[in-house]
Amino acid sequence: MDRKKIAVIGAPMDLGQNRRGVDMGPSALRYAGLIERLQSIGYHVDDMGDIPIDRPGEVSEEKTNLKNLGEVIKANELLCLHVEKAVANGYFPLVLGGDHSIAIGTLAGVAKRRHQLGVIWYDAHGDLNTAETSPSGNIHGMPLAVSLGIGHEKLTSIGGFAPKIKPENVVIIGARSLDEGEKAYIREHGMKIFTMHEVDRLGMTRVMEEAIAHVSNGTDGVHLSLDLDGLDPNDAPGVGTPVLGGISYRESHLAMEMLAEAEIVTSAEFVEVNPILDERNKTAEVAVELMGSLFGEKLL
Ligand code: 6HN
Ligand code: MN
Ligand code: MN
Ligand code: MN
Repeated sequence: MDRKKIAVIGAPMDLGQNRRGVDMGPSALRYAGLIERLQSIGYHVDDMGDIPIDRPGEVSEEKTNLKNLGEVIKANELLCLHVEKAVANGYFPLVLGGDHSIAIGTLAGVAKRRHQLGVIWYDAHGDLNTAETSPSGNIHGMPLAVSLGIGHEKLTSIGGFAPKIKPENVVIIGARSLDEGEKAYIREHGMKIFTMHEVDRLGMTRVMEEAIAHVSNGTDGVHLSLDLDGLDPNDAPGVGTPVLGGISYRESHLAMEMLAEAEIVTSAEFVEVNPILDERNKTAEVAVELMGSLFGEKLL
């Protein structure tokens, strides 16, 4: 891969959860100067614009407790195509959410080209629910499960194959709100996870050293799925499902800087930025700062 070419793909999805406004995430990130920022670091950036998202009820749907299932499937199939094409053309795909349900399409597209993909899931949540374990029916709480091949067949088969990733190639960082079914899955598969307890106890330096070693062992690429609610709501207030006691802005910078240094990340998405719930676009600005560090910006 040419590490100097980035394809920015907007996914203004708000149907994977209940709070309107997260569809404006891609605009908020561009408004915060994302494209210029990446260019100033020295990248060739192709902004592919946003994929179209249907309005709820437009796509015919079967009876299920998964909200907006038809619309979420359609958008993710399309996102999968765009992401795969970006990877095939030698670009680093950078997907802008939208709610976290779009990770289903991003991972499908990347996994078409990388069959041993490592994944860093930076999030307050596990996003490991299925229709059976979900407390909400919101698909943004399911993308990691779906990518691992568990959940509704129409979601797991997006892109035409399943699973996209293996549990041993995943690491979750920042978790502090896990549902019972998610905890059971993590224990059963011995999945690597650094909850906030480990972040506090070990410190972010050691967490990232171990996380980097874990996802780069035997993999052919690493995807970073960064949910802004992984950060503390004081630092990233513009998210739909905030949880107290999160990763700080500084710790997150360090995490991104260590990823840049390790040169392992081959695709990324930044999700759940909701400018309606934000304080003067602060969360989008934080996200763009973190992307700067992820792509190698240095203080000196
Ligand atoms: N996210 N575990 C909760 C649910 O409804 O499944 C919250 C999920 C939040 C998902 O923030 O991407
Ligand atoms: Mn170009
Ligand atoms: Mn989350
Ligand atoms: Mn999430």
